[in-house]
Amino acid sequence: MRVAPTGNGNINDTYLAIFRTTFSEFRFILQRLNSQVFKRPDDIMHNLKVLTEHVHRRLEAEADDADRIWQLPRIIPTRDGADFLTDEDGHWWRAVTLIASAESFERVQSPEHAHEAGVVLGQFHRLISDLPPERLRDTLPGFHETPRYLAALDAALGTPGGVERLRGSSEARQCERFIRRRRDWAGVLEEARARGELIVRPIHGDAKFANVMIDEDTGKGTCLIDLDTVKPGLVHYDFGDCLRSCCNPGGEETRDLAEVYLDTDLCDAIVRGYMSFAGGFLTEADRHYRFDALRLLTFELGVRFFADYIAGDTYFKTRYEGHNLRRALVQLKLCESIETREPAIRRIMERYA
Ligand code: GN1
Ligand code: MG
Repeated sequence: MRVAPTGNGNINDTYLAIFRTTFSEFRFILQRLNSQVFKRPDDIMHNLKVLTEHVHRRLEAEADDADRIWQLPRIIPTRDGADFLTDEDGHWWRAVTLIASAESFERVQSPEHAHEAGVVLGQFHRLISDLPPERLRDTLPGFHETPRYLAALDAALGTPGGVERLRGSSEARQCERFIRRRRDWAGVLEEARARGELIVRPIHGDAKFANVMIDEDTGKGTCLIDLDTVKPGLVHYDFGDCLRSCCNPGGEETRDLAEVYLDTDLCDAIVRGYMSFAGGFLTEADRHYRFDALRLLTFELGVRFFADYIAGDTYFKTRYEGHNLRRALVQLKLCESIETREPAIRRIMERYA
């Protein structure tokens, strides 16, 4: 068997495995889950199975009317029939099927790409819109609840290491100031949820463009991969995540902040694609919070990267000194660009109401 790293995950380790026999080859995805982040692999695998069964059933029922083959990764059990296995070091490993004739990209290359990202997410949400969220376990309590990340940042800023890192960099102080000025607004989605305006539904949890598979032949989206964060939540988390990652021509990892801004043409293409599938089940209140979702999820990821920098890089994998600070600057610059373009973005949302 040949095993080589694939993808650019910030949390888990992902490999492409090729299992060879005399006459054929079988390729699949092998992953080591980060047990610091994911405490209960059995819950993740439970959610994955509930999701796959539900979506598969609906896709079968609708197959005759579909304009493409919609796909989905599925668990490959171990020889003993288990969903995952634990190695000598206590790490969890699991295998899932490979979506072989499709590819994923770190950055959107065209409005067509952006449109397909919207379509794939809209279809994903539509297919699970009738799945009761209680059937899914909460694998990451507090995930995407922005006020919690602000509390984690405060805690990190209160440690001697945090104080030092803040003092040591003017860019870090700039991030801290930017975040502080938006604190009062950062509870916008959680408050709407508490008031009962927004309801909890099953979500993907990590709807960034790198998780959208695009068919190599047709250029159409075929599925969302990386299903570890599927759990109950607000669809706004996914919608905001999808937009913030697809509408930024520079991508998450650029070191050139001049490349970072909210491209409204890409935004238009995504919202159009998303609403063509999700328009049917979104409520009036859901539509109302679409702009906040984009702004907030961008802000939140900036806070998460910044808090991790201040805490000494314990959550996201980093490849160089200051990597998380650089990532934070990208998201906060994007957030500022979203604020500047608010009227234009709101007009787009209205266009596809
Ligand atoms: C993490 O590991 P990856 O790349 O699938 C993170 C997401 C972030 C993303 C930013 C469980 O996802 O929330 O949006 O990095 N996943 C978790 O690239 O925290
Ligand atoms: Mg992920």
